[in-house]
Amino acid sequence: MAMWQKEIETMPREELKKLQSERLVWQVNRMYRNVELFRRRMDEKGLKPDDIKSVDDLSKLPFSYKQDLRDYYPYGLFAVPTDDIVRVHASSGTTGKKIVVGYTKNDIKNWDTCIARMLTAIGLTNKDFIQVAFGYGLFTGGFGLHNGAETIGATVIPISSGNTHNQIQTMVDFKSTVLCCTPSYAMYLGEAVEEAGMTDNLCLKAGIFGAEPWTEDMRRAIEEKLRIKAYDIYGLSEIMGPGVACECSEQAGMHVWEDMFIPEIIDPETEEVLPYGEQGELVFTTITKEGFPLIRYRTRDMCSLIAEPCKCGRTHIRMKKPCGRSDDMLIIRGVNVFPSQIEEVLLQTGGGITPNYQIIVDRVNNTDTFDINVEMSESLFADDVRSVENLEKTITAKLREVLGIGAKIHLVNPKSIERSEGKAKRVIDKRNIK
Ligand code: DLL
Repeated sequence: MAMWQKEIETMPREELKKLQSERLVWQVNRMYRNVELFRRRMDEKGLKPDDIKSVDDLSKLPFSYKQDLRDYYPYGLFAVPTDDIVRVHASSGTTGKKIVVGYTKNDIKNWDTCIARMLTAIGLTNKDFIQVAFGYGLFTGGFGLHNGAETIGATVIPISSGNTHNQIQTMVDFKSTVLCCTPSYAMYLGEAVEEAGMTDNLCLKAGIFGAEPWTEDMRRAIEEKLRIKAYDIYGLSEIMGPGVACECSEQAGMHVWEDMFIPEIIDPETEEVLPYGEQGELVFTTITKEGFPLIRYRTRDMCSLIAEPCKCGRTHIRMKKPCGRSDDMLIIRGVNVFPSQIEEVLLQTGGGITPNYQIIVDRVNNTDTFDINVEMSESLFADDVRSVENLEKTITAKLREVLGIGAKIHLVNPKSIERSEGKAKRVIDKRNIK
């Protein structure tokens, strides 16, 4: 099986732990010297860099939070002078205020390595034509995939996101073998290809999708529509961008590149570290990042880690698909609801509904209202009213079973829910605006 850096990717765990320990000690020392906020948090805990001797001491260290990036906007958390920063990226997040991250030359090189490892792990080579339909610009998606693809010598088609017609024509004309974008946009492209009757003209064999939560059912739906294998890639701007973790050809969880990032799962309430296998909030420590390192960063992503060895031979731990973010979780009438649970029910229902949906929550007379608009396929739309009503009833019953509360399902006309070329907007929570 091809590997980009076999020695590191298959490093025995004991050795990996030693490497992590050395790098963690290095990182803590330089951050203590160079990042005022980190030094203050260490001092508040009565900790000195010398107290950290190995990864076993990780849990002594203070956490960091998204709010820190906002408070120290734009460059206040960088650990090198800006002279050494060769690139910045930014993300607007849900609350609107941007966060800024910076990279040194080495950071960019390491990022390229992470992506190169993934592309090789799923069998791509310099023979592939990789259409990067993630947005280029301050978002990390476009440039992240782009540089990694060049690193393995593949031909990059840097089309960026949007302009669906042009995406399809380019895919056909340039004989793209790989498509990279968000899963919701891949689904949309799949529909558009089908409508244009171009499915047979595609040379695609694989897709690399991420930047938002997606279910296994969504994976199958995309695979069917585009006749490809769909691979998951995870990352976040604060830690690097895409490629912090990614699937190998086994597709049994995403390998976290542990020579660069140390993952932990914690209970988001008690902040206690949880054993492997348990679900909780993912926390990352960057141990090679120079420009903008973070210690114990609370990602808000909910998932679990798989410690068992992977069949592919890589020793780096795997993370399961994140099921959502703790801050995306809706509390409706006191019940916790993740949008991904709804997506799963919709895709399993089939029968002429599409995975295009929008959740609308409001509060009327002190009671939460919970409505879900779900798009019908053209064929269902053309069907009689009774079958539409029956389907609405079926979905309502299934959702009640899964979530424990009732939602009003509205099957809406094909193409009536706005499509996104990047991350899909699944939730409209009107309760916050009031
Ligand atoms: O979305 C980086 C990225 C680009 C990842 C392209 C993959 C592909 P941000 O905009 O900072 O960065 O958003 C990061 O997106 O904390 C997760 O909540 C979510 N996310 C990213 N990848 C996945 C995934 C990019 N594969 C936030 N599955 C993260 C589920 C994901 N959620």
